[in-house]
Order: sequence, then structure tokens, then C-alpha cells
Amino acid sequence: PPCLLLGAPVDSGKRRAGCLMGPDAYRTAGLAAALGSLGRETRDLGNLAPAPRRAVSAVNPALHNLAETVAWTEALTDAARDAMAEGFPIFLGGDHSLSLGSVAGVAAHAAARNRPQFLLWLDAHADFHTPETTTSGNLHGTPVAYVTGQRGFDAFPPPPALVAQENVCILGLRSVDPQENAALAQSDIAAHDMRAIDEHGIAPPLRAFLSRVAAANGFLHVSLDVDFLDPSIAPAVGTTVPGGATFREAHLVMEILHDSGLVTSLDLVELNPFLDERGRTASLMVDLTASLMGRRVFDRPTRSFAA
Ligand code: DIR
Ligand code: MN
Ligand code: MN
Ligand code: MN
Repeated sequence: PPCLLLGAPVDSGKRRAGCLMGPDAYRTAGLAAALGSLGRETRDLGNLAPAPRRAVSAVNPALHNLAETVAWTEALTDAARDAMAEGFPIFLGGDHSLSLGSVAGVAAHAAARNRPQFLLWLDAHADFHTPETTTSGNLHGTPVAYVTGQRGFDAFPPPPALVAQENVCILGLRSVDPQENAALAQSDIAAHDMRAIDEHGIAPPLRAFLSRVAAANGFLHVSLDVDFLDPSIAPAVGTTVPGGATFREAHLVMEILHDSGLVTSLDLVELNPFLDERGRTASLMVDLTASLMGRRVFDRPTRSFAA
């Protein structure tokens, strides 16, 4: 299927501005050409816009930019569902609140075909808050809860289909708030923190998850948060956390995903080009996407960021 690039310049999910520049940073870093060089037909569908803003009532006065995030969720849910009928959507974020809509939309596509939706969440954070439990008020910390049907999202459209908790795998955790920790412990989500990855490697939990996707004939959405990566290689994100995935760990995840042939949609989220060093983080995200689409170690172009 063709790769469909959908720009989602969502910047409402947290307070620090800049993720709205993400889609153009990926374009500038050569995402379409990288995919094209792998033989993938690639169409850049331009940038999406939020749905018309509605009046919303907030359960929690701490919530930041609720109405705008609801409007983006409506637009992205529709766009994701439509794009799945046409190809392999790649959502160019934008902050992680875009996944409220992208994942809800791809799950609706899977449900309409009576196939289960799986979700691989590559992130330092669990993003398992609800609008009621968040203390930061930043809705980029909530998509995993929304798409798995947790309560507290009354201001949002009900997701057209849910992702079963047992179909969610999170890799890379190293910053989980107490409310999320308690909710995760009660859930069926497979959550792997960096300590486990340090000790056992990143491939075993990924392979275990992929065999479940294959056995269930599922669709698989991958949501890649820049802060999954160690800040030393990916500085352009507002929420850096030390101790993240290394260059090779991240590429290995993408290479294994490619070999599996199971991935059906992708988010690239949280890139803040305002914080980048000469496009270094944008370029790494493009290279990781290329690995996911079949670029091999020996094909990788040499990049230099020397001043
Ligand atoms: C923190 C940070 N858990 C919050 N979350 C995210 O504000 O809810 N940072 N997703 O990237
Ligand atoms: Mn539609
Ligand atoms: Mn995230
Ligand atoms: Mn994160």
C-alpha cells in the first residue's frame, strides 16, 4: 500500500509550543524521498486541520486547551479511518495528543473488518492519565487511556472502537506518574520499563508482542514519541528523560517491526523543531521510519552533523 503522509500540527496537548512545526521538519528532513528510495509509493496529503471548535465543559480546571484537543481528536479520527482504506498512514506530529484521534480512527477501521487492533507505544511515559487524573493538565499524557476506554473523557467524542488493554504494549518507560502507575498495575497492558530493557534487551518483549499480533491477525499501530529515545541522540522534545533507548535499540525495534510485516499505521510525535540541533532529531526520526519501511543497516546513508 502507498505511504500516506498526514501532517498533524497539533500543539494543544502540552504547554511548551513548537510541535506545530513538526510536519514541516519531517518534510525538510526528507521523509518522502527516504520512503521513495525504498520503493514505497508515497503521497504527502498535506496538513490536517482541527474540526470546528465546540463548547466543552471541563471536569478538571487544570486541563490545558481542552476544546482545541477535542477538535483535533474529531478531525484525526475521521482522517485516520479514511486513510486506512487507502494505504499506510504516517501521522506527522504534532504532540502526542494527536494519537487520541489517530488510534481511535485506525481502531475503527479494524473493528469494521472484524479484526483486532494492536498498539505499540514507544515512549518514556505511559500516557495513561485521564482528564480526571492528570495533574499537569497536559492532554498529551492521556491517549492510551482514551483509546482503551478508561472513564473521564466525557468532553471527547466516544471512541468509535476501543483497543483492548491486552493488545497494548509500551516500551521505554522511565517516567510514570503515581496515578498512571496504579492504573497500569490494574490493567492488562504490557508495560516494559527501561530497567527491564537494560537487563533483558529490547527484542524479547517486542517479539513476544508481535507473535500475539500475528496469531490474532491484528492491525498494528506504532506510536513513536521522540522521548522514547535517549536525549543525547534526540534532544528536540519538551519532555526529555535521561536513560532512553539508544540509537541501535531504536533502529533494532524498527528493523524487527519491518521484518514482521505487521505494522499498518504509524505516528511520529512530540518533535519540537524549535529545540533541535540543525535538524538532528528530525533526521533521526526519518531514519527510524526508513528502517521501519525496510532500510537495512548497510543501506543507511552517512549523516554528519559536525559544525
Ligand atoms: C506527564 C508527562 N506524565 C504528564 N507526560 C508526557 O504531564 O501527564 N510527556 N506524555 O511527554
Ligand atoms: Mn470520513
Ligand atoms: Mn507520549
Ligand atoms: Mn513521552
